Amino acid sequence: MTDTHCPYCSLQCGMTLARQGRRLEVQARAFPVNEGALCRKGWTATGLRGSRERLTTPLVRDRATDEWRAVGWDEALDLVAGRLAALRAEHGPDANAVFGGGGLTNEKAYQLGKLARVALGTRMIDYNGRWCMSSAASANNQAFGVDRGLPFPLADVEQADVVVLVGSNLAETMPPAARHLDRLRERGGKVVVIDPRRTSTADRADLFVQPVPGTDLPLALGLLHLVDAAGAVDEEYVADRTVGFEDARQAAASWWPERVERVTGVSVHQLRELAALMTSSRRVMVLTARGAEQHADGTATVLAWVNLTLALGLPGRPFAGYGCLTGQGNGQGGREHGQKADQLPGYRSIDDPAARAHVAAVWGVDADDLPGKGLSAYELLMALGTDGGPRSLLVLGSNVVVSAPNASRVTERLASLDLLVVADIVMSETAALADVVLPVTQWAEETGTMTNLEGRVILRQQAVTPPEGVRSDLDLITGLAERLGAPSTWSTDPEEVFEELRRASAGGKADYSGIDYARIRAEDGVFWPCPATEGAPHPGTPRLFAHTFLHADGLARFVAVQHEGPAEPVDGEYPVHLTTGRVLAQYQSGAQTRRIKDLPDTGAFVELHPLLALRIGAHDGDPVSVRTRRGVMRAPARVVETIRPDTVFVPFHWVGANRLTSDALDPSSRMPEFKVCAAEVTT
Ligand SMILES: Nc1nc2c(c(=O)[nH]1)N[C@H]1C(S)=C(S)[C@@H](COP(=O)(O)OP(=O)(O)OC[C@H]3O[C@@H](n4cnc5c(=O)[nH]c(N)nc54)[C@H](O)[C@@H]3O)O[C@H]1N2
Ligand SMILES: Nc1nc2c(c(=O)[nH]1)N[C@H]1C(S)=C(S)[C@@H](COP(=O)(O)OP(=O)(O)OC[C@H]3O[C@@H](n4cnc5c(=O)[nH]c(N)nc54)[C@H](O)[C@@H]3O)O[C@H]1N2
Ligand code: SF4
Ligand SMILES: [Mo]
Repeated sequence: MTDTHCPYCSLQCGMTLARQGRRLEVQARAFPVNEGALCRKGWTATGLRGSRERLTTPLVRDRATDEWRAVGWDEALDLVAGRLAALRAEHGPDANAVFGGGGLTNEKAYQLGKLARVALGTRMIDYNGRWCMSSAASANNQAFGVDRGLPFPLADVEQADVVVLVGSNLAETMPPAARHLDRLRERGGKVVVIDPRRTSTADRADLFVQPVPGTDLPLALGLLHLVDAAGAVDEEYVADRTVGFEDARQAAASWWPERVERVTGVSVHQLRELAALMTSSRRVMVLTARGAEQHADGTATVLAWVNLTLALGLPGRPFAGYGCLTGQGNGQGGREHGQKADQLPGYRSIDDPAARAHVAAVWGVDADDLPGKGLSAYELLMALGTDGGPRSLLVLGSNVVVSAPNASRVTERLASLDLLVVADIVMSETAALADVVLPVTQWAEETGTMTNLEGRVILRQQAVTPPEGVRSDLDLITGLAERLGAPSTWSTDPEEVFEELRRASAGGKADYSGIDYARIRAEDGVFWPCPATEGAPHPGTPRLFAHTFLHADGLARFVAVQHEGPAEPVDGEYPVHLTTGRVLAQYQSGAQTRRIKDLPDTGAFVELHPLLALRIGAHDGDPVSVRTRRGVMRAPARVVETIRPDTVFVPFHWVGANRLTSDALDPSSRMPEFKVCAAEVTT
């Protein structure tokens, strides 16, 4: 019996793994985040173990015949390291690029960043977190001076009086979290859900608001306008704890309710009802997720909602404030320790000379030898194989062929590389295009820390031995670093890597230096920041902002934002809004969950309203085509009354949705606009 955590989403639900003969069984475990509950994906998570779908030997593809050849690890690593070194010698260090993932443990993310900067000397590293919560991260940094998704434990939700979910379908995307909404309502609290679709989360709402996709920003401006007009701004809090309110107030001044209704489709009546709810109590929480964030103005949208919470004096108050519901298992930790293009461990900036000096000293290298900032995920993928762009890519923990925006272009770029290396547990769509595939261990077969959506650092413990032929990502990284003759030390032991990470993070914003494996085991996880101390250990920081924000002056920032609208508005040719997202039983690109036989695999579908179906002559279950400026896909229609008549929804777990999506990027976070583009739907 081993206590560990689920391999999937950012809740990182606690579970116990027990061996039953050759089977590995998932059992409930009383962990504070999930209190023994798991979703369907968690209960079936061991389904890949022993499956024929598991990769168990390194594979090399012959490009001429397209045939795979099984090779030993030494041969595979020699080949990869040799070609990386040759590309570097011929084209310079930025010829090699690295792509990571928010599902990787902290130790792997840390070591991958170090591999890029120290062993390859490349600035070309980024990761799939750009697809995920990067706009909320950027807004949090600007407003509060720190990016921790939730600045309070998740269970605080049930002590609030009003919770506003902006673009979150948590009943499907983090089901055990929905119990907090239920308990809040049992106490008489109110839940507001803002989503163009009436989801199963919206079924729990006291107020359901159904805006046009891409209009959460003017909605927030309209609310600030009403709050201000009602004299409900917390002037004392604004004066004592913030700067910049006047500009934010000005930006909202022209958003009178009728104008908001015209742009968002939300009635004046509902808008007033929502404003009244938000001013009815001091315990109001606004939580955003991908619905609000995955837009070309995602950062501005989050800032608009943060402005509203600041005007109401909420952040820092108990059971109130703003939070982002991070998505991937290590979405939070994965953005702190250096696999991001502009970042060094401890959430340090790679442009900051003091940060470079600190990390270089931990690594035992010269700070001048560390490369600078590289390209963001989509820009990096688009640069592959271009003149002067990277000629190789090493992918750990992402399936970009399915999950990147404008995926057909991304696939073309991958095909133009001299060398594509993918480490994965299964033959994902991206691995299938690789020159070399490296089979790695999965969660139950290794140990490592993850940082969940609350900023709680937890420990996944190894429960079983990996299949023969499979190695951990840390082994792989060390194997490459050694072959490349890299300076510094490269441990394959997760706890040793974590000890180094602690030192590298010390003094940074995400300070882990006071956390160790023993403490995590003893305390059900430790919340960062948790600096090392002389004497009594630092308790960790479950709640931030009670007394101060993390800008140097301790004040939060209002950042005035304007509404510009989606990068690709609907028009006569493409008259329908296309939005994308998730279903309960599948995870992300589906690489893992589509291969688990106990999970239903429906294939892609197109959700549309009966009025739209009638207009185009579509019938439930029959195929329809969705076309955008980038591509077309065909899938069965699901005719439902729960979606806006001007909008269609396609889940992205199967190849197709991302052939359609827009590659417009948010100017500050570089987040692609997954959640809205213009489409035409036909039978
Ligand atoms: N089952 C399952 N759970 C998951 C995942 C998974 O793949 N499957 N992935 C995990 C990850 S990495 C993430 S990031 C999270 C994501 O968690 P969520 O953000 O909850 O998931 P999504 O389905 O992407 O989007 C949420 C909702 O946004 C709505 N939406 C679309 N456009 C807009 C808009 O313009 N405004 C508003 N207000 N809403 C809009 C969609 O209709 C959808 O219901 O889930 C995590 N959990
Ligand atoms: N249209 C549309 N597209 C989207 C989104 C959307 O809402 N709409 N959401 C975006 C979001 S929020 C996200 S987070 C991304 C996610 O999309 P991806 O980045 O593709 O995420 P996964 O499908 O989780 O891919 C993880 C891959 O790594 C493998 N893997 C799992 N664990 C490990 C490990 O420990 N090591 C290694 N080496 N490999 C491992 C898995 O088998 C899988 O192939 O998709 C984005 N794409
Ligand atoms: S909610 Fe997330 S962490 Fe919990 S069991 Fe489901 S997928 Fe796993
Ligand atoms: Mo995500």
